[in-house]
Amino acid sequence: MLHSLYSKILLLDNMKNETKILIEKIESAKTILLTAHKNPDGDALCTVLALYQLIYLNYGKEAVCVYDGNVPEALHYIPLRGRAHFFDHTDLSKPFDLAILLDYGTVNNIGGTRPALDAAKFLVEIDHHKNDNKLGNLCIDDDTASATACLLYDLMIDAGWKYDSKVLNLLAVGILTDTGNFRHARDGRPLRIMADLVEQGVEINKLLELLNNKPRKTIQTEARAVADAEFFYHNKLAVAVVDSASYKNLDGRGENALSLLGQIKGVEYIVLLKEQKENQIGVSLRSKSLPVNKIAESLGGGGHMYASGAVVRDSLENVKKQIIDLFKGE
Ligand SMILES: [Mn+2]
Repeated sequence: MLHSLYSKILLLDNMKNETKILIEKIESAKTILLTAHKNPDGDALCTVLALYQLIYLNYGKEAVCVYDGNVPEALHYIPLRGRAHFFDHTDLSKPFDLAILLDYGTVNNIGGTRPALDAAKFLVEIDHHKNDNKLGNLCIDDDTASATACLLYDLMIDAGWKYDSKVLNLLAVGILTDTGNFRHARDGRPLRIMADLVEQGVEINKLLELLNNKPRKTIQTEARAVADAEFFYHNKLAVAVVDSASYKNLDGRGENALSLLGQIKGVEYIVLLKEQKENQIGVSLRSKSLPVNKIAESLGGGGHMYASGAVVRDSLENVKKQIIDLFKGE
C-alpha cells in the first residue's frame, strides 16, 4: 500500500503539467464529449474510441463519442466501433463539462460538432496537425508526430493509465492507417510504439485483415481510375480521375489507386483528382522523390513531403490542367 502510494507520488512528480491538468479535468467532469475531424479516418476514430476506453477503465466514466460525416466501411470492425455515434443522432444540447477534440487539423475540418465544442466548459485538443488557429483551453499538440495515436500512447504512459487489448489495437490501427503502414512515418517513434504494442499482443497482420473490408464498388472505382490514368513528362507523372458520379463509391482517399499507380516503373509523382461535387476537386498527391507538399500548399492544402493533398474549387478540367502545369520542370 505504502509502496503503491509512493510510486503514485513519484509518477505524479514526473508527469507533464498538461497531463496533470487533463487528469484533473477528467476527474472533476460529470459529462465528457469526445470527437475528431469530420469524415473520421483511422487515426481520428481510433483515438476517440481508445480515449473513451481509457477514461472508462481509469475513471469509470462513460464519455459520449460523436462524429460528423461518414465512417469508412473499412473501419467497421475496429474495437468499440458501436460507441461512436453520428452527432445529429445524439443529444448534445446540454453543455458538456469537458470536451476533447482529437486529430482535427483545422477548424474547417470539424463540421457539425463545433457548437457542442464551443459550448463545453473546458476544451482539450490532442492533435498532430500543423495549426495556427488552436481551439483548446488545453492543447496537447505535437505537429512532428506521425499520428494522434502516437500522442495518445505517450499520454497514456505519462498518466500511468491502465489499458486493455482494445486500447492497444485501436492505437495500432491509428498508427497503421495514418502512416500508410509506416510508409509516411515522420520519424522512428511510430515504429517504437508499434514494437511495444506488438510485444503486448497486437497482431499487425490481423489488424490489416480487419481493414480489408472495403465495398466491391470502391475497389472497382479505384481500379477503373488506375486503368484510365494518363501519363505525362515521359511517364514520370501519373494523373487519375474519379468523377462526381463515381466519387460516392470511394471509401476514404482512394489509397489503392495511388498505391497501384506508384508501382509502375518510372512513375515518380501520382495525382488523384476526385470530383467531390461540381467545382470542388479533392486532390491527393504522392511522390517517390521530390516533396509534393509545396505543390499541395500552392493549391491551399498541405501534408507530408511525399503524401499531401488539397481541395480546389474549380472545374475538374481546370484543376487537372493547373496541376499538370505545376509539375512542369520537376
Ligand atoms: Mn491523424
